[in-house]
Amino acid sequence: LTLSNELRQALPRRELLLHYQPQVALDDGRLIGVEALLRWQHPEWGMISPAEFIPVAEESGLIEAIGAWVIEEACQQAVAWDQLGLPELSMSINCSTRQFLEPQALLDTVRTALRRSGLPPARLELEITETLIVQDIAKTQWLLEQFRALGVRIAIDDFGTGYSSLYYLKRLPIDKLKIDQSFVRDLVANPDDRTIAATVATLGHSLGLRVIAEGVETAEQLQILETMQCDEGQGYLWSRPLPAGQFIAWYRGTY
Ligand code: G
Ligand code: G
Ligand code: MN
Ligand code: NA
Repeated sequence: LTLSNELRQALPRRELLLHYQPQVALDDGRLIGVEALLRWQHPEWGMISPAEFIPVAEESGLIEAIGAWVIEEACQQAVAWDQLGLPELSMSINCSTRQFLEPQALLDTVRTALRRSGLPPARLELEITETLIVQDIAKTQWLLEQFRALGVRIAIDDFGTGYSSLYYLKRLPIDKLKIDQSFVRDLVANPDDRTIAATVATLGHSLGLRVIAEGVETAEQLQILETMQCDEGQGYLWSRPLPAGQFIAWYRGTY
């Protein structure tokens, strides 16, 4: 049993699922969105992390089908929650480098998922990394402009851990920066991390972008992020990524 052979079967066997992690506005604590995080529940191997199988999916050419499933499923889930009376949540989806190498296919996938689900485009947010951006900036720019025209939002994931360039921040149509959790982890003890987080928040705001902190685990971290006027937070302080059913239960128990 090789990982790629098993992964090929994962979609038809319905072994893939999404977990959802809340994203919260820091000014009043309301729930404003979720990030969809892919999981693979293998019948023998148990739960496998996307960190393990996304690289395999990219190498074996399975990423397009898996990525398309993620986008479709996440859009459907967002609309299903509307119908259950939740606030209108934004849905953030992680994009892999390989998906961006086939821009027309990705664009078609997104358009189709929006049309089938009826999710308003402005509630869909694609998370991309700096590594992805720099691999082909002209191609990335073209694709991001198509998404902007469609009304879909773009967030830079793990901001500050890759090839951060002020050039692309100016040139590309981006909506949000996600302060990487490596800077949030030691926010209380490490003044350098505080400086970096505060600088990212100021930079983002100066460029008219929203800023979200990832990996927020403690009230002390939250308090520091509030002093930086960080707009949103995501992390275990509010909730771990949860299956859809548990997410609803968490929402009803919290709000
Ligand atoms: O939630 P977790 O720690 O397991 O996520 C591990 C990594 O997998 C993170 O870097 C996350 O961005 C990535 N990831 C999660 N879901 C997806 C997905 O649907 N597509 C891609 N390409 N990456 C994902
Ligand atoms: O690369 P990306 O930012 O998409 O991946 C986010 C990863 O961080 C996921 O694997 C998710 O499960 C994990 N995560 C989310 N919240 C927290 C947190 O508060 N603390 C830690 N350590 N990890 C978190
Ligand atoms: Mn992410
Ligand atoms: Na991240």
